[in-house]
Amino acid sequence: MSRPLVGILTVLALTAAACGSDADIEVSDVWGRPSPAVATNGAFYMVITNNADTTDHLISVASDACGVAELHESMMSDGVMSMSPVDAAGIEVPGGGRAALEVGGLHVMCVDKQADFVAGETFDLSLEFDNAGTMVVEAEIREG
Ligand SMILES: [Cu+2]
Repeated sequence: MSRPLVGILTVLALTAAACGSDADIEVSDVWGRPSPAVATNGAFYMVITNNADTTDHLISVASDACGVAELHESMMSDGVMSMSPVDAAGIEVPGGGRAALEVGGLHVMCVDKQADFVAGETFDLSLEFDNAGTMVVEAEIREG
């Protein structure tokens, strides 16, 4: 086989791997609510699906849109909503299961926002998983 053809086939194979639904970890529906830059904090939500047999953990998130991005969980106690960082193990995504980061529950806390969050805008989030490694996903700013 000629060398250029091998190169093209390799690129096609890598593209298929990147886009295929058989990836161990799939992240979908990544979004955050609009807020002006003067609002110090924002939040991002997403659904993480684990196609592997083994449990994985989302252990950290980074984004240029945030001074610091933290993994938080909101909870209702005595009618008061509060939130706190998840423990050091991160957010568990069971093998063959999923984890939902959603309003009123688990979320990515975007501390010290670096930009206006305007509807239609997108920001890259770099997600680090224990097993699956680092994955960059695009978050869309929208009302819900
Ligand atoms: Cu939070």
